[in-house]
Amino acid sequence: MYQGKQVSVVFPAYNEEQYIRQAIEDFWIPGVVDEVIVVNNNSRDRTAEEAAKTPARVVLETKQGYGHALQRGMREARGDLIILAEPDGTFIGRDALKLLAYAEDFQMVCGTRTTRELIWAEANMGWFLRVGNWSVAKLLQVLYSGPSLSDCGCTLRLIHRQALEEIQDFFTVGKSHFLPEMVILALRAGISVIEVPINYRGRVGESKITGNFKGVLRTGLRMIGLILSYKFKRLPARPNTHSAKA
Ligand SMILES: Nc1nc2c(ncn2[C@@H]2O[C@H](COP(=O)(O)OP(=O)(O)O)[C@@H](O)[C@H]2O)c(=O)[nH]1
Ligand SMILES: [Mg+2]
Repeated sequence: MYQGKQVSVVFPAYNEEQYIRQAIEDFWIPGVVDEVIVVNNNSRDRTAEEAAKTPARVVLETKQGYGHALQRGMREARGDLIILAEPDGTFIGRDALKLLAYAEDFQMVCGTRTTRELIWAEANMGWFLRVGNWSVAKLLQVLYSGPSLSDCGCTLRLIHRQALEEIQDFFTVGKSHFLPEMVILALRAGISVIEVPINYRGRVGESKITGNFKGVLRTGLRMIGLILSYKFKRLPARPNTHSAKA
């Protein structure tokens, strides 16, 4: 619980057997985090078995993709405050407390991994990735009149349940470029967003998105395409669940 609010942590996991248990332990901050959800996205290794040795709730998402895994985790989460993270050693559990502190004033709190002082020596955040993440984030910021944004791809973030419920029916991206869609939908819905600097460390195990130049380029271009295309997209009407009767 954090100030009377239940806190959920969601881990999308595709072949993360090496660090999943440590990640669960690290993020399960006593007295603060109420549940940890591991979304096993068709892992071919022992991710699910390792996670099952802990009190975390493990769900299987068969639709392959980072975005699908995160969306499933958010739908499974029961908390009032939902924190997204990765179980690969890149994020530090105690940084969740930074997100929670800002969640008192903002409905969505995104981490940024581009603060030089917080990038660890072994982290996969060389100058190209750093400038690339920053530039795409700035494009989003300018086109959608956002707050100051400096990272378009940081999984570590928090959203209030109420804000999530306003946008989750509009998610369309199941692949690696999901995160900017979440921010665009939030900004378009008038949800308050802030970015805070977090630590970024080296990864345990193999990176599946930004581990090579091709992956970086593919995800970057998809993100840019998404950010530009949303400018011309009308938000579809809200599903008709609470429509007022005449
Ligand atoms: N790439 C990828 N990652 C997935 C998938 N499903 C879940 N994930 C998780 O999404 C996170 C991001 O992937 P990762 O390999 O760390 O990419 P990186 O952060 O760019 O190095 C990790 O926690 C993965 O385990 C999937 O289908 N593809
Ligand atoms: Mg990662």
